[in-house]
Amino acid sequence: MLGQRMTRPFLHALSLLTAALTTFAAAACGGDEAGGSGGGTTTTTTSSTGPGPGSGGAGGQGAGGEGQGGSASPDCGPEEEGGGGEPTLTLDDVLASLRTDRDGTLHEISLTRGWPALLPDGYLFVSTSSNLTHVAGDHDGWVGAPLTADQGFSWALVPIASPGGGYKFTDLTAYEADPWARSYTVDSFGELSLIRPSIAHLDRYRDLGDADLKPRDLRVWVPQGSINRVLYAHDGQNLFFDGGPFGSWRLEQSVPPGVLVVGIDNTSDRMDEYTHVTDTIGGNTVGGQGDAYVRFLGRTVRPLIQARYGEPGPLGVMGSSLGGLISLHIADRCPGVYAFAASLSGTVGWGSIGDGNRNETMLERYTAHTRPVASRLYLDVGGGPGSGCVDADGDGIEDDTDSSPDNYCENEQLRRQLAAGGAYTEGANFDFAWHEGAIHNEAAWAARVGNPFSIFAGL
Ligand SMILES: [Ca+2]
Ligand SMILES: [Ca+2]
Repeated sequence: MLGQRMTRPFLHALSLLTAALTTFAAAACGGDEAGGSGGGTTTTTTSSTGPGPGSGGAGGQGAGGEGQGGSASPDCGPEEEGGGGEPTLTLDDVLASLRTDRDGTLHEISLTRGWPALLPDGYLFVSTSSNLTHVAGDHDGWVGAPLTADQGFSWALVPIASPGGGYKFTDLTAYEADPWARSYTVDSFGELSLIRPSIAHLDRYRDLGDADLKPRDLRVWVPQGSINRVLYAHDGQNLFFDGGPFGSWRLEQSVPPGVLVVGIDNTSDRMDEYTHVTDTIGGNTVGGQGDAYVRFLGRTVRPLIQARYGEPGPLGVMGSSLGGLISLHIADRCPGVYAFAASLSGTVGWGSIGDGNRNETMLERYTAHTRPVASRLYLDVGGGPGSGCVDADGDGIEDDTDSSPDNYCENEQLRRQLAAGGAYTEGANFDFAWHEGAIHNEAAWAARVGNPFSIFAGL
């Protein structure tokens, strides 16, 4: 255990980053912005000054014809799938590029065709660990092929007739997974790099950012067989296998067949990125970059996912704590784009927490909806009312206290207000679950994530 978490659940997972944040200002990964608002103009410009979807207003619900079933902002993602082939590369091309800009080349291929890179004469493996001398795997019975030392890296081009298996770099004594491998899984020996697997696995995209947001990794759960739904999920480093410092949702154990889960890692800016307005926390004003995160998801992440996998079937967005808050914000900003929005233990009172701080909370924004922004909304929370949910400071938001953990009071207030409004009908387009006494952590979310998954899978 890492001990008591700061002071309140919303501070959860204030990121010990697993990803090394390079200063690589990932240039929007070449996403094809096909469509958008009509016109066929292709642009990859990511602007922080462009028109935001209802920015600053009372919440994205569609002034001017935007709204459910309408055309969402280009910040929400391309309407048509891009894609297209990738240029033919030769071994000489890639080696020359590696010698000029090793890390840039590793990164570029990580975001496009993936490592090992399939070239006309085989798979190109590249290692930056000077002590590792061979690449070995299922394809050669783990015998190993020697790596050729080059300028700050070593490489081997290996013809592989039947890809799909595992590989590692090795000095023929110790074996290490390839940190740049596109595909991997985790077994009893740790991470295992995979070559174009057909089994369910994770795909990795390293250091993806944009003009506004820091780079971070994507971890994409790719199901075996065909994909029928795509779920975008936050705090990616906590979602799969052993997860991050706070534990794991163990989604590899619960994700239904056919669901592609795009895990987007958080960064050290998590509290800014996952919040739609500022709040005052520990005397500091933080938050409010949620629209930039919406834009990153729509303009950078979704084009990459569309080009690589397509986006067949309904789209969903899901997270917990502040990740639940940003999921609700995304669905609100992009009405009609996400069929499913799930907030587990969401921080729906953000904006009203600090003394004297008062911004629009997500509780209030959703209460004001006159029509649903997603065809199915899922909210849950653990904890309980403790000594009672009271609006002690008279700001209209029932305050969670140490005796009412896990954001219970604000989520129960949201449930009550949604049930009284016109946009959401519990059991029809809105589900709420109270897991009494459940605490605010990954183990609790892992234990109940099967519920939102089954709702999503039924859409
Ligand atoms: Ca307050
Ligand atoms: Ca209050």
